[in-house]
Amino acid sequence: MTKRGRFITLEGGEGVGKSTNVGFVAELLEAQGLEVVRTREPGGTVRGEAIRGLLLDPAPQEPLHVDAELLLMFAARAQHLAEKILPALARGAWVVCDRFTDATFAYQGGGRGIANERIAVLENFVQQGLSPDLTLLLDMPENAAKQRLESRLRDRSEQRDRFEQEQADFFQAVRNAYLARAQEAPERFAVIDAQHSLDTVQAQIRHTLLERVAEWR
Ligand code: Z5A
Repeated sequence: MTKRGRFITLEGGEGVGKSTNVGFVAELLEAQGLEVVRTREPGGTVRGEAIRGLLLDPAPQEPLHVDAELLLMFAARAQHLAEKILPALARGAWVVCDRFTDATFAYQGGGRGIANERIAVLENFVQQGLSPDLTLLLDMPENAAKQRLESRLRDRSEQRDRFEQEQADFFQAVRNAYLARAQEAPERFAVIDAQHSLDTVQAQIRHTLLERVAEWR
């Protein structure tokens, strides 16, 4: 019988280095001879990426209701699970995902103020017990992450998306919510200090990941 793959997520506020490190994690696992599926949320499928477009579109003339935002996150996730994540895990591949449901508890819960109990109802409905095996939470102070993001936006001449237009107190609430979740599930979370140079951050990630791979094999 094929051994189920493992599900690894990267989480954290804007600009902490998730996109930069998703590829690093995938390459480390591939170097161990594992099949890896790299993906992201919201998105990861054709329909999920279309929903991502709706969620990130700044369109200020038509505000998105917080409950609609929450439901769209889970609609994209339901498609992502059915089409990509669950089949990959079932055939033994390891899935590395840039954000997952911890982001919903952090942004729609901490940031927007939706009660965790309401989010948990949707989590149970959509995920039916599935949760990541390991979550790497890249953590750094909100103002330092913002500076990184600003310089990336400048370098690539990118526009701010709907979330990136939020203010400092929103991102502080997001960070607090992530840290609270990490405290509640220390066996699943590894909190990585993301303030350091990329080499130092990646040394922390490598150490955590290789330890888990050895444990799971
Ligand atoms: N969202 C939600 O609300 N609810 C949900 O359930 C989910 C998501 C799943 C889109 O996600 C938005 O969706 C997100 C939350 C919401 N909005 N926000 N904010 P996203 O993943 O696309 O969003 P993001 O956080 O804006 O991604 P990002 O801007 O790409 O950030 P990042 O991936 O963490 O950072 P990065 O691009 O890898 O790095 C930023 C810059 O810093 C870049 O120039 C790097 O080269 C540089 N960098 C990275 N690491 C270092 C170190 N160690 N030193 C120096 N410089 C570094």
